[in-house]
This record gives sequence, C-alpha cells and structure tokens, in this order.
Amino acid sequence: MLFDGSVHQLPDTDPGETQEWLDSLDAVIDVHGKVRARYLLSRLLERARESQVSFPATVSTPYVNSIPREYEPWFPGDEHIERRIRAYIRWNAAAMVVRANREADGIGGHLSTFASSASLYEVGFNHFFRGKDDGTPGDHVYFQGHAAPGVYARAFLEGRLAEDDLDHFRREIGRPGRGLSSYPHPRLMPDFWEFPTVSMGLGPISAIYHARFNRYLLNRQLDDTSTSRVWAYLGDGECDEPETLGALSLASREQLDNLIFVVNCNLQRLDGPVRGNGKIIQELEAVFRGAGWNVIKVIWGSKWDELLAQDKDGVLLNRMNTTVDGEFQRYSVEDGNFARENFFGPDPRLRQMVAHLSDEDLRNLPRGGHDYKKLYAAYRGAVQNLGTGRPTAILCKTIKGWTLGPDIEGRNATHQIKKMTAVQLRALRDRLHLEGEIPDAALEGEVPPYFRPSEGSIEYQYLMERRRALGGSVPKRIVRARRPIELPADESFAELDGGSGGQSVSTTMGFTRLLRNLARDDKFGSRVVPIIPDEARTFGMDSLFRELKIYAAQGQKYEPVDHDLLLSYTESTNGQILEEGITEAGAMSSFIAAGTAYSTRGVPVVPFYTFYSMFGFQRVGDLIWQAADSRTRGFLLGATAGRTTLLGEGLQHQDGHSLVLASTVPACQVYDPAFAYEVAAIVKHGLHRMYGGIAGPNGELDPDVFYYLTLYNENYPMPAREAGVSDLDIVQGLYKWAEAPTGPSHRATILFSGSAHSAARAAAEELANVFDVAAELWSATSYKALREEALAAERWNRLHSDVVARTPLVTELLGETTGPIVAVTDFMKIVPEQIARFVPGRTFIPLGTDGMGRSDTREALRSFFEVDTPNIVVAVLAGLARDGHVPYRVVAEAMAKYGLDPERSDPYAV
Ligand SMILES: Cc1ncc(C[n+]2csc(CCOP(=O)(O)OP(=O)(O)O)c2C)c(N)n1
Ligand SMILES: [Mg+2]
Repeated sequence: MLFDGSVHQLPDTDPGETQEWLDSLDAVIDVHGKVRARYLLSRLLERARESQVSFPATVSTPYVNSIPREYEPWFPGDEHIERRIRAYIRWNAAAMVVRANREADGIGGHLSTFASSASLYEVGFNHFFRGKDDGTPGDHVYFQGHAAPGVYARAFLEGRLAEDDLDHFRREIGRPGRGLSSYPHPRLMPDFWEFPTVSMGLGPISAIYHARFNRYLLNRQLDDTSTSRVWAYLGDGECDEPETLGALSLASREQLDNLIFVVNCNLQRLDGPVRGNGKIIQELEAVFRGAGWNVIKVIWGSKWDELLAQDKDGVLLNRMNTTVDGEFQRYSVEDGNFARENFFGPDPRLRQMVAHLSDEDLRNLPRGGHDYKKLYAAYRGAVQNLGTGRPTAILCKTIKGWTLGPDIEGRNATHQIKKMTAVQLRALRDRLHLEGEIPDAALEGEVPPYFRPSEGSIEYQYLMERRRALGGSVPKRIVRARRPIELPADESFAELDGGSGGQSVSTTMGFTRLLRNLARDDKFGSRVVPIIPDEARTFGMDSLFRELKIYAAQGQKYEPVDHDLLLSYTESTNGQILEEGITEAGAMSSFIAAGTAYSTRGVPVVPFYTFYSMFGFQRVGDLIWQAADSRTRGFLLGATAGRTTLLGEGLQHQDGHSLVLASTVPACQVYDPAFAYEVAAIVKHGLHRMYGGIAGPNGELDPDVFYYLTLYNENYPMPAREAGVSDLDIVQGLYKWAEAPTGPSHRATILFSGSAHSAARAAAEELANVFDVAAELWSATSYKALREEALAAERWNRLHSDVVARTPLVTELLGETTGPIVAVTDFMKIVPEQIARFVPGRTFIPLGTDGMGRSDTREALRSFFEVDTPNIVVAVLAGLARDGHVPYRVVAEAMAKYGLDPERSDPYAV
C-alpha cells in the first residue's frame, strides 16, 4: 500500500493530521537535508515494524553491514589461533594447486576462489557446521565447487588426508579410489563429498529443495530433521544462472528457516567483474528480500565501523552507495594512496575522516567477508533465525584471490591462475606470517612444502576440539541405515502380471496402479515419494490426490473447489505427493534430495518422479547428470513418451529422443517397456537392486543407480505375462515375446519396444497371412542394457584375445532367430541401432521416428514417420529381398497394396 500511488485509493480519515506529518517532513528536509530525512524515515519504519504495523518490506538497504557493531555478539573463539589455522589452510590449498601444476602442467585447479572465501568456511568449520560422528545426520553443507582445494587442505590438517593424498589432487587415475577429485563428486569420493556443486546453479537449487525435503521428512514423521541445517555456499557470478535464483520464492513460501545461503561476493566471475557498472550485493539483496528471505549483508570489516560512526553528513555512506563494483575491484588492486585520492579524496570531509590513517592502513581496511567476527555475527544471526520462517542469505563482500599477492588478488585473470613463482610463494608465506613454519630454506626446492601442525600443537588441539564439539569432520559421506527400509511384498507387483483382462489401459495407468499398491504396502508404503510437476491429470495420476494427499507444509487452509468429488485436490501437512508445480528443475532437485536420503539422513525413501518425457532429459539433463554424481537412487518416469504416441501436441511435446539422451548417463538404467507387467518387473528388480542387495542383470554390483522408464498414454489390452518369462528376461533388455507361426515359408524377426508393439504385432500377422512370412516377436525393453553388456564382452575379448571369446547376450539371444531383423521403436532409429553391430551377418533394419514432431492423429503420425504396420511389413520384405529370400517384386507389390510411394519425402528432411 505504500507504493505507486495506491495509497490514494484509501480514505484519509484525518486530513489535518496527515498534513502535519507531511509538513514536519518538509521542514526536516529544508533545515537538515535529505540525509537526515532519510534517517528519520528509516527510524520510523523500524519502529512501525517493531509495533507490528505491517507494510511491504523494502527490498534494499544502504551499502553497509546489516548487523551494526552494537548488535554483534561476543566472539567465542580464539581469534589468534583461528587466524593461524586459517593461514595453514590457505597455504596448503595454494601449495596443493601449485604442486599439481608443477607435476602435470595444465592439470588445473583454482587458487583464488578459496582464497576469497577461506574465512567464510573457517567460521563455519570452527563454530557452526554440525558433523555426523554423534550418530545424527548433522548439517548438510554444499561447498562452492571451486573452493574444493580449501576443503582438502582442512581435511589434511585434521589428519583425514595425507600429503600423498594432496599430491593426487586432480590425479585420480593413478591411484584408484584415492585421488582427490577436482571438485565435489560423491561418485568419485563416496566417503568424502556429499553434494556435487560445480555445475553452476545446481548446488543452490538442490540446497533449497533439500531443505524443503527435510521438512517433508519431519512432517511425515519419517525422520527428525529439526536440528539439521542446509548451508549452501555459492559464487556471486553463479547467481546469474536461472537455477540459482529461480526457486527462492519456494524457500520462503515453505518457510525454510533451516536454510542458509552464503554468497561469496568477490565481485568477480571467470572473465571479469560480475557487475562492473553496478553492485551485485545490492542487486542480490533486492532479489532475496523481494522473495521473502532474511538478508544479512557483510560488507565492511570492523575497521570501517569507526569511520561510519563519524559519518554525520552521510558522505561516506553516499560514497559507499554510489561506488560501482568495477571501482571497488580497482581499489582492491591499487595502493592505499589511490583510495585516499579517489574514494575519500574528492570530498574534503571524507579526506579528513581518514587523514589519521596511513596508506598501508587504508589498503588494509578489510572487507566484511574477511572479518571473522562480522561473519560470526552473521552466521549466528542466521542460525538464530530458526523459528521465523525465513530462509537466510548472507551476502559477503570479499576480494578474489585475497592474500595471494598483487599479481593475483583482484586481477581479472585471477580465476584462471594456477601457478605461483618462487617469489610469489614467498610473498604469500610472509603475508600469512608463516616464516616460522615454512623457513626460507623450505622454499628453495622445486615444490612448495605443505605444513601441518604437530598433534601436540595448540592449533591442532584447538581445531580438533572444535570439530569434536560439533560432531566430527565435515564433509563426510556415510551410508548407514538409521531407519532401514523394508521392501514391498511381491503382491504389489504380481497384480500387473495378470494383464488387464481385455480392458484397454496404458502403461501409465499400469504404473499408477503399481504406485498405489506400493504406497499401500504396510511397511514400505510410507517410503514412497511420488513427485509430479503439475501434470498429474495428463497422466491420469490425479486419482492419487485424495488417497495419498498432496504435501503442503501449512496443510489446507481452504475448502477445495472440488471438495465434493471423490478425487478432490487434497493438501495436507503429512501429504505424500510432492506436487511441484511447473518446475522440472525443482522436481529433479526433490528427486535428488529424496533419492539420496539413504545416505544424507540414513533414511531410505524411493522417489518416483513422473514427468512429461520431452521435458526430462532435454530440459534438465544437467540435473539428471548431477543425480548420477550424487548417487541418487530412484525412478524417473517419462510419461507421454513416443514421438507418434503422444498425438496432437506437436513439435515441442513429442519426445522421440529422451532414450538417446538417457543412454549417455552411466548410472541410469534405461527401459522402454511395452506392457504393464514389464513395468512391474523392472521396478521390482530396481528396488531390490537399490535396497535388496541383488546385482544388476549382468552382475553389476553398484546399488547407486536410478531408472528411467518410458510410459505411454496409448490404451490397449495389457497382455498377461507368459509363464516362462522371468524378471531377469525383462530387465536384461530383450526376450522372445511370441514364437513365429508355423506354416509360412520364410522367417524373419521383429523387435519392438514400447508402444511400437501394436504395429509390430499387426505386421507379424499380416506377414503370415498375406506374404508367407513367419516372424517371431521380441520385446526389446532396453537397448542400453544390451549394448552395455555387449560392450563389456567386447572389451573383455579385446583384452583376452588368447582365450575363448565371450558372446554378448544380445548376439546369443538373436542368434537363435533367423531372417532379417526389423527393430521398431517410437524413438529415433539410433536407439535400436545400439545393438546392430552385435548381430553380425544379419540384415538389421531399424524403424524409428527421426525428425521433428508435428500434430496429427497417431495413425497419421505413424504413417508419416514410417513406423506403422505397412511400413514394418515392407521393411521385413525388403530385408528378405536383400537376403535373397523373396523377389523384389514382392516388396513392390506390398508397397502398392498399402499405397506407399517410394518417392515420398523423407520425414527427417521435412
Ligand atoms: C554451468 C556452468 N557454466 C560454466 C562454468 C565454468 N565456471 C567455473 S567457475 C566460473 C566462474 C565462477 O564465478 P563465481 O560464481 O563468481 O565464483 P568465484 O570463483 O568468483 O567465487 C565459471 C564460469 C561452470 N562451472 N558451470
Ligand atoms: Mg565471484
């Protein structure tokens, strides 16, 4: 009501009183000026807020610390010892990167990110981050990826890593399982890192949904998460990623006061300033505040406090407010006199204010992010914020490359500098006051030495005591079943084996039935986490709303419009469904949070994330890759799959390539089931692989996998599972679905997957009835699984050429068949082509839907993309003709029969 004239729409109940207030303001402006007027207004607003007079939050505050000096808490640490510890860590982090690049030129690593954020982390390590050694899951800390050297350096001080470990930074291959990965990667260092963060933006959005998922676990009484905080460290440049800021409002809407963002505002990204012409901290403050966050700015170090206290005319504040980041960066590289002349100098009052300070003093006026007391105050404020319902963003102003010396600090090229000369190293040593620990002689060698204080030293004792008090070392990834999971009873799956009894249903409906069965399971049921991004009705999953209820932290404050319907939109504090709204990135983040709870919390739950398949891998592919890195376990369900099965929707909806994209992710088990019983078998096997200790279909031992299943929306009678078909047959990727009819003279093999089965089955009938061809039908549930097994066999053979060769499974299976092989899919031809190489000597014809999608009926689309019954028949006949079994005339006759024009344009080119 304050802004944009909207106040004029309200009645003025006492115009005289209003006028008096306005006149007073005018008088203040006239007599004392605008600065004073602004001050008074701010005090009024503050008082109003204290008196619960609500008005819209202002989104920006002056360019000063949010916590004034007089509100700063007492700092409980030992300043001196902590400074020593920080110096050791700074040194070792730099030494590690420098040594790595001496050893292997170009191996990379980053010096300046951690140099800017050392205090940001150390205050956390010494006073806030909770570990897991006391049996609790502790805090969840998302480290900024490029700051990894500092985290390794601390682990070295704590005795968790040895010198030899540090010397394998970015040299993972030479020392299997014991190298230090470039960045946080649980896939590569499963006992150390928990959260992969280096793809910019993914850490922040994951952290938000993680904090929300902790609330879900609490509200559903699956785990007491009330003492765990989620800390996310991110860069200011990283805030340009849409994922970083895109979910901020969810955090405040869900009242995630268990979440703390620490933004390292060193004003620089990789190439140069983040906002040379503006102020990133002010911009971020407005964004976070506007989204309802509690914002704590840590801009100036303690030495500025006395200057601000003298700023009666507001000139210093004005200078702070109007200096752009490009200039601040300049001040960070110039000497003190430059600041005296350019920052303070132009205004005589400012010049006077710092007249008593030497150039050296001016140069050392620190930024808030390098001042541990200011940081401590901010962190404490954030931690004490619990109960307010507001997430906290701490915006810390730092200098990129801080302490690394004039050639590196604040330079535009600083991000990419990985080497230091002997002179630079010596200057760093001096700057960190490590002359005693690292004498000149130690710097004479080829490589800078590491320094670790002895176990008897006061620094080591202090550091270890702090971590002990806080529950042990961080980061640490542990898999322990605090609340073990019990797998569902077989009946949940068995129901789908019986088929649909002639009723036409889709695999999506079959899956929904399965999901309901699983959720109803006595023991397992509560561990099912259905995730949907505003598409449940499209998938026919709205039937679950009432039964499982939609999770809503605040319950349901209204009577839904459809309250009288059986399937009403039911929200509840202990609802089971995560109905995410239209955010595939958010839903993926929930998927990761849920699918890693077995390790982050020791409470396994199983996410089933169902989405529009077109908006999966292509939309959030990077998050899916992150899920694999995070060792996420769960199920991705790509519904409305298939370029011709999803009719009408056209080019931006019809997915004919997610299976191709999925095939690039090693941990992803990819399936394209045709029938409901296949879906059931795959999910069952997957659950047992993740939590039941069974291996993958080819003996793979890794339980940290997730599944991608396509689901179609085409209805057809679901066949029952044949008695001889085992779960293993289905999950290994290919099994014979129907024998060839006896009688016809010629033989062929048709492979189908997903919804392509109906055209394939009709073609087999037509071939037998009209063309004297007996085709057997195989269901190809996973070309990816077949290919991986075949590649493994091929590799083994290459490396063991002296012994009897292994035969790939697919070669063996299809070796039983005869005639040309036609593989039909509703996806691109490259999907079945994954196995083409492994059926040597056979004519292999893939039929698929390469090309841009378009709107029409299924029949028209399948004819257009040449995957319908006539095209399969013709392909089989063409294969037989090529193999010399039937004359070409037969192919031509078939084409004429179906009206297939050989000169029709290629759907790929249209
Ligand atoms: C998605 C993505 N794009 C690009 C990069 C490459 N990259 C790595 S660090 C970096 C700059 C980071 O700047 P900032 O977030 O400000 O972090 P700082 O090092 O300054 O703390 C870039 C562009 C990346 N890691 N991820
Ligand atoms: Mg930066």
